[in-house]
Amino acid sequence: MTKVEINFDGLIGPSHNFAGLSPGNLAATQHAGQIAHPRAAALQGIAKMRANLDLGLVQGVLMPLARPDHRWLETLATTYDDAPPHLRAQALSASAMWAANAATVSPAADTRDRRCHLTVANLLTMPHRSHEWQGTLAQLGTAFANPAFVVHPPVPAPFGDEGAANHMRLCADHAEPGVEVFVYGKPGGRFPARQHRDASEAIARAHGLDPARTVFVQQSDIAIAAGAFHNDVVAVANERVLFAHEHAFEDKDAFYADLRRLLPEVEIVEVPADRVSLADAIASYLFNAQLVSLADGMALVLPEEARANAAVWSWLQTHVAGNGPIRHLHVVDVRESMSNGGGPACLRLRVVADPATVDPRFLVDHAKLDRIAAIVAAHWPEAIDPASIGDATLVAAIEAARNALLTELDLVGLIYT
Ligand code: SUG
Repeated sequence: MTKVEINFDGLIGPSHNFAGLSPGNLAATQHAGQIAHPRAAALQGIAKMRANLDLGLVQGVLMPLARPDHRWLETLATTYDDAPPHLRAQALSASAMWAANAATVSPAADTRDRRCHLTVANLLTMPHRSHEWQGTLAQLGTAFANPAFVVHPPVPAPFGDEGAANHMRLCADHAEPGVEVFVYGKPGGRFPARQHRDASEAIARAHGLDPARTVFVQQSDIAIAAGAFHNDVVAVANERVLFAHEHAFEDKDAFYADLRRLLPEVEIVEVPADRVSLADAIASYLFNAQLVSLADGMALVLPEEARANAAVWSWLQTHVAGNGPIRHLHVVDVRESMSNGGGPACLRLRVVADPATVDPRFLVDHAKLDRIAAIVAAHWPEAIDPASIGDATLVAAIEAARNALLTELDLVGLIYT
């Protein structure tokens, strides 16, 4: 089979809760302390995967990590029972669901050795995400054990890396060589800039990318200050199309000129701030859509929040009615993830590969999603109040739920990671 784009969605874990752990992520901050619904959240994520299968896309899944992370607490010389509340919350977070932050992926067509390279993100800016990489490395090492892939450990501290959320790839076709774009932030603003340019450059070197076809672009300070804590909150690319907000990049003219020079067929669809403000773009997650190639043109898989925003929906209606490259709009409900600042695109990691080279336990069809949904329905907690995360019964239920899932999918080897 030829190489295709596979979307690996992070299954929303049984410990999903609203702890307000990410300063600069406005949705997560606004929902801090509210009651979360892990079971409904995971079922929403599964419904999104089903909708993408129905569009004819190849779909994969990544497992939730072991939470609470007892090993991490051990390195902090404490235990879940004894840890202060903020460490407990950080140890329990289900944040690995946002698979766009799992790794940066360079498809084989772009790399020197013609293997697909993945570098696991260190996520070191936010304490609750800084201990994801060990579990993610183990999991990606299993899913992509075939010699068609190379899985790299994270870039070392202090260079923050948040993975594919700050990486875009433009190309004529997924299987063709592309232009890889790394978007970094400059620190010093109101909110943390999570992606360090040195980390992006290290990844480009490790992946063996052609420097002439690799671009490093600064995310605009005003986008970060407005709550765009990752580039994928204000821009998304697919094949020859870049879809971005007018204020996504610090020096967009230079960036657009580079793209046009390196990929003459590029189509840049820029949404002007006088049609959709940065605030509306960030609140609605317009750009956190999955931009996908279908047989009859490109489609955006958008969150409900984009349809609910009058300015955003009106811009989208006008675009699809015209001659632009985006032909279809598909709306999905991922409200629980959205309330923590994670839209449809955050929930998935894109890998261009021959599906036959991926460990089949990480690929899904409707029948496998039925099995996963049954485990979720039977074991995922219905609700989590952040005030009760110290409750031993809740913790036992969370751990048993994940174990049941890994047992069902023949992935018990991942139980402690
Ligand atoms: O890193 N939220 C995540 C959302 C990540 C979205 N991913 C992309 N844009 N690709 C974050 O800020 C909130 C967890 C909490 O507060 O409980 C959180 O980690």
